[in-house]
Amino acid sequence: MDSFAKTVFSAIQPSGTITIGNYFGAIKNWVELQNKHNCIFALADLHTITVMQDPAKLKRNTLEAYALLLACGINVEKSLFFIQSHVNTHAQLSWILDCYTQFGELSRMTQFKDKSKKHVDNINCGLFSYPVLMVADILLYQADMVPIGLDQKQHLELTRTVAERFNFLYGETFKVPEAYIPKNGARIMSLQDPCKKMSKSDENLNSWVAILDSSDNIIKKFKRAVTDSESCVRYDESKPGISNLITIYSCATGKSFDEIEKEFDGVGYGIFKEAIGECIAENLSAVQHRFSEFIQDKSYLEKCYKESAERALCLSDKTLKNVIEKIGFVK
Ligand code: ATP
Ligand code: LTN
Repeated sequence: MDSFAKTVFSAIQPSGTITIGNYFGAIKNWVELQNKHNCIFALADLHTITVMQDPAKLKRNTLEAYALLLACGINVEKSLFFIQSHVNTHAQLSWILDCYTQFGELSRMTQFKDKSKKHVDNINCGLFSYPVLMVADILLYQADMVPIGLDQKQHLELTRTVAERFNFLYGETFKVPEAYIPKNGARIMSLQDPCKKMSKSDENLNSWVAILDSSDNIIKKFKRAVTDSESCVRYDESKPGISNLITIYSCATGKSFDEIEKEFDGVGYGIFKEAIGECIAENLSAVQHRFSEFIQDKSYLEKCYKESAERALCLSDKTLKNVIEKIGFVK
């Protein structure tokens, strides 16, 4: 690690099967950042229960997400990678920071507005204060950089506001972090409604492509992707369907939009959709193979997440103790 090494923190919810949106928007960057920086990653299961979960499914999703992230290239020799509920400091700091976050600030969060429309029968307090838990996740580790997709940008701005507010009141306590958002792939859209982001909890199974989908399924989902009635493969913001497919193909191959337009010049959408399906299926097959090995080795997974949690607790406890001291709690 050189002297330019920064502290990186990010997390993902084990709320379902991880999609190519999560991969291109966030996980791909996590894997790359590990080589240069001190990285800390978590499965944000405390966040996941803001939406009603089936307990057995949550447990399965958490272990699968852990194995899948290892298969994607998260390396526990280089990075910490733990399960959020194993490290008590997150919930503790979150409560404290709730008292330094305004009701009005949380009311403006678009993810809260979206999710409360989607889950009208369970608009619980956790769903409302969820961004503060994310603030705590990040500030506990004094993170410099937070690799996220575009949908999390507003939560990162809140993190900066709360950190600055606390620092102003009590003196330098938290590092004020920067968002790290990819230029390409920051917002992969649903294959069925390209005006909506691709989301692993979308009930329409054709709207997302999971990293673990079978090749046949991946190819089928891309063939069915909603596009406009024209058929020229050209990036155009007024044509979100085809533009989303071009973005996905660009993320998977590293080719620029220009190169892709030339490659598919004169061919219709059908051939392009088939090419993306095959390309993504091929890209993912190595990850799927590694996943099938990791998921069978439960004791290895347990060793990895326990060791990481112990180290994460040590690191985060320093920040929590400092906060406790500053606000005047008796030790
Ligand atoms: P949920 O549907 O449960 O809300 P999600 O699929 O939106 O989940 P998260 O666990 O909330 O995924 O997000 C994990 C990371 O993936 C975050 O950094 C988020 O910004 C990123 N991400 C999620 N969806 C996309 C997307 N469609 N395009 C790019 N990045 C995304
Ligand atoms: N809120 C995020 C997941 C998440 C996160 C974090 C991301 C929880 N804690 C800290 C970055 C940093 C989400 O739902 N996508």
